Amino acid sequence: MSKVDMLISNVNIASMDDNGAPYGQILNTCVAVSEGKIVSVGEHTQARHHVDAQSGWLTPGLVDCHTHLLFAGDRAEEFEQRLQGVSYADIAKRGGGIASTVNATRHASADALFESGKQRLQTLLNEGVTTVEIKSGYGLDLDTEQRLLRVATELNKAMPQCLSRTYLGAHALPPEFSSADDYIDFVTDKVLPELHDNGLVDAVDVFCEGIGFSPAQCEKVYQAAHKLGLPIKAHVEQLSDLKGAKLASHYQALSVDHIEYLQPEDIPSIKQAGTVAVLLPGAFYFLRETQLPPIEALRQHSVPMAIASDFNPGSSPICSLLTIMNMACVLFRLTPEEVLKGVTRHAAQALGMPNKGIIAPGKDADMVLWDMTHPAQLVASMGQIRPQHVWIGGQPCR
Ligand code: DI6
Ligand code: FE
Repeated sequence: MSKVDMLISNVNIASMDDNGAPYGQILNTCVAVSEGKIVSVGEHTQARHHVDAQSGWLTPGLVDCHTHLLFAGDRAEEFEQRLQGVSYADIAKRGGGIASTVNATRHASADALFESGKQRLQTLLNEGVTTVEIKSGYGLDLDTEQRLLRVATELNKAMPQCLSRTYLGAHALPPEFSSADDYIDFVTDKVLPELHDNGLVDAVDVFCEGIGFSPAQCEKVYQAAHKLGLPIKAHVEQLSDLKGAKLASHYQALSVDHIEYLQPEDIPSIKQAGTVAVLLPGAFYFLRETQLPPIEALRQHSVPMAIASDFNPGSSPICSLLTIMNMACVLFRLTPEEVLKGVTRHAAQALGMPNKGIIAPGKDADMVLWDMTHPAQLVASMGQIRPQHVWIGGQPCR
């Protein structure tokens, strides 16, 4: 019989598969890996390389399915203003907020963006994050958006993680445009086709909001994405209810993100479209929001819920998915099991990556070994737990 590449034995698995047990758990078992894939669970086969997990817990690699990880500058001064009572929306209206990061990012070289991006990805990797979505959207002009997505492409080669690149042109109105409709035409007719031609786009996102773009403008972006065969994602119902989630699910969005102001009557359309609800407790925390997403209604309709960092310099400057996972429990009252599913299986679904987020034969061998006695330990504290081992495509990378 031929040998597999690696056998991890003496291990407890939070598989996140639907096997009827909490966390899809399988106790005191083993996992075999070959050619980057999981080949079996529970079969003691011959292997070239052995890992004794000493009764630790193996989870799927964590997936951060919503980040704005590539940017320059910082927004500490705005943080001070907000502490003095100025709102996030007012800062944006005064030309700060996203616009101030756009200004800093336009002046940053590809090398500088690559270096800061690399460090941030390493920080996430140190927590067991093996797949990361990266949005553009701090360039807005063709040159800078292209630079951001090229840097993301380079990082995908340079770092062990699997990266997914999302074009977020409809993030804010850039200073050189006075009409949002004209800017949307530029996004749909010029920038998106060119970025797509250059193979730089995996998905397309919009900021559907009073301080962002109207549903009608977002719909034009969805139509342009559809024409190119690109999946869509959407920032919707973060600060107000514009029915953006319903519209996005009409275009079979992979995910609708934020959704604090989503109304329960709009949930069936999300469910029907197979769209994932991505919850972002970091922005909720940082903006001191009080409107909670309709968690119980999402549960009742069995909408898959993912959790992500929304890592960005303004509303969620938190480069730590483990911290966000704790916030999802404390602030949104999700169960630890919902949260772990939210950063594995459901997060992978929000990126259209069905091969990730589950430990089962045939899936990618992206896995993390933790020295813990129960999976809830991942979310029950902050800053304490770190992986013992991380594998991506079967390769050790930590
Ligand atoms: N929603 C967000 O949470 C980020 N973008 C968006 O559309 C925040 C971006 C920022 O404040 O820089
Ligand atoms: Fe965001």
